Amino acid sequence: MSFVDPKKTEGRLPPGQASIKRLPRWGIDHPGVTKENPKIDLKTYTVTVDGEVQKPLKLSWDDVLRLPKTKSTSDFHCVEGWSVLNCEWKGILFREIVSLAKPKDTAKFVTFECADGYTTSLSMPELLGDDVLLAYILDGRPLEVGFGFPLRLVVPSKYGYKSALWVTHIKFTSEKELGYWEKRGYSDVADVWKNDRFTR
Ligand SMILES: Nc1nc2c(c(=O)[nH]1)N[C@H]1C(S)=C(S)[C@@H](COP(=O)(O)O)O[C@H]1N2
Ligand SMILES: [Mo]
Repeated sequence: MSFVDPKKTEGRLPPGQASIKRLPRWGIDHPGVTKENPKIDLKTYTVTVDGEVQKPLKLSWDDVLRLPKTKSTSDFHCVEGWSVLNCEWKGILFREIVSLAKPKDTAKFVTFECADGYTTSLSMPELLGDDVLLAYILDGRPLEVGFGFPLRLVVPSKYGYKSALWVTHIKFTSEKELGYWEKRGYSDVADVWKNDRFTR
């Protein structure tokens, strides 16, 4: 869903979730990550798109800003049980990256690597929705470092650990590469509506 009516909240909370007002800023209870760390200098920042693609890309921050911008309002659900309704994200539709990089037929999955060493991965179909963005604006303001500045993934239908913050590398792969939490017992499917939290 690319648009949600902010006033209608009924039926918007997946099983086991409770609504909170604002996204928690990452860094307080996450070792190695603070508001200032990872320090990313926009002058040298790049996001690399490679792997099973016909046209590998290396996008500078200026390149990112030049790509078409999409707005999508969606709800964000963390596996720990909190949800934030009506997050207004702006950024690059993931489909835009697909059309630029032209994945080969062998590309079935995408691994995201981040400046803090975090990783997560999704299948190609999971990334093609109208609400899947590489976002750099939240609720009308440039993303704060604690929310994933300069560029973060948003995948609303999945628990938050699929939404990689501080993305630096987007790698198309033929085989699934399990991400940081997915290797540690969290579900690789992570479907919020199926309450799919842990590896069975
Ligand atoms: N690079 C990176 N991305 C990450 C994480 C992380 O530790 N490092 N944590 C994930 C988890 S568990 C959640 S809930 C969301 C939280 O980010 P937000 O509150 O800004 O949406 O980021 C996800 N992406
Ligand atoms: Mo999370």
